Amino acid sequence: MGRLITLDEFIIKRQKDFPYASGELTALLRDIGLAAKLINREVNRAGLVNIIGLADTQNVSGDEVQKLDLYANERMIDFLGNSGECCGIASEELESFVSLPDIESKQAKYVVVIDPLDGSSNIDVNVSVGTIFGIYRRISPTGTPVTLEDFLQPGNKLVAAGYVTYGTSTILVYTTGNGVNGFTLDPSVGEFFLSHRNIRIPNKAKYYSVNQGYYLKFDLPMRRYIDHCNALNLKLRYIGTMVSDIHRILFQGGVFLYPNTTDYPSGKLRLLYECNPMAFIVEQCGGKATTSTGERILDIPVHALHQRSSIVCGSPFMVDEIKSFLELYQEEA
Ligand code: P6P
Repeated sequence: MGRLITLDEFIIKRQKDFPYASGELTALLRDIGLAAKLINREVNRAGLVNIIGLADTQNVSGDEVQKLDLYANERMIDFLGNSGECCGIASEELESFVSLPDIESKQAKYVVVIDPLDGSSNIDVNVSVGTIFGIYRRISPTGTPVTLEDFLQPGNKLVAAGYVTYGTSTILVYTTGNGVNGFTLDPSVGEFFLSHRNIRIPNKAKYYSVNQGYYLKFDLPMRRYIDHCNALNLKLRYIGTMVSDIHRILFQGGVFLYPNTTDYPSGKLRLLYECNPMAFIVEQCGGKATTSTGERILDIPVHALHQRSSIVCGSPFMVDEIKSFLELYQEEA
């Protein structure tokens, strides 16, 4: 077995891949990794420490906010603020973006979008949850206050994206547009070690992932595709945490669907800090990511921080097959 490589070592070695390489991304990813270690500790202790259960607030999308959501949000903001490379953060847990003051006379060039604890409704039943992040280069001039436009960029402008899945092990997966690598946390030494080099998604598989309980709320092409999956006896795997469902698909193959429904005609998941970062990662693994009406996720214009979108992503053969169902049944819809 080769020598273990830590996340920090890997980032520094790959710094040349990052077009603005001057250690800026290294600092950002290092600090996200640090925040993830603290979030991991609290997620693992949640059953013991009285921080389980609903906080007395709701986030901007009306979801009940779990106390761990607040903790994760605060840690990400604390550590990203320390990096000196981030001038603003948009978060699922915050109605508007947060401006971070320049420190040590650095003029930060990046903004970060986060879902600090995706799938938080699963915390109380010990099902895996995750953190999602995306990194954009700011549009407004450095040294000036960050603006809303710095965040309202399409996914194709992301310079880096990643997630942390807090499951049977804690794994940080990220891309800077040059492939995708995964790092597993060894809690005994508090280090993320390279564990999944150059992740490539299988072209097709016998798995699909959708909340089939909403079948009657999907439009006709999606219902017909689900019928097709059932006719092929594909295996339904659905955790209810987007990070976990997509993480599984990166390795086993398959397709994750959260289509438009009658309750969510524009889709339930958020474009800026859920769909775009995950779509960037899926595409960098050789997969595809579209809406349930066939538009490429990364090309969708972003008009609002909490804008929703549908998503169909995973193995390229299967995403293309879904597109053929759209063409076949769209006019009947
Ligand atoms: P449903 C978690 O709340 C989340 O935002 C995603 O992580 C997950 O894929 C989806 O919602 C689950 O939604 O409607 O199936 O419970």
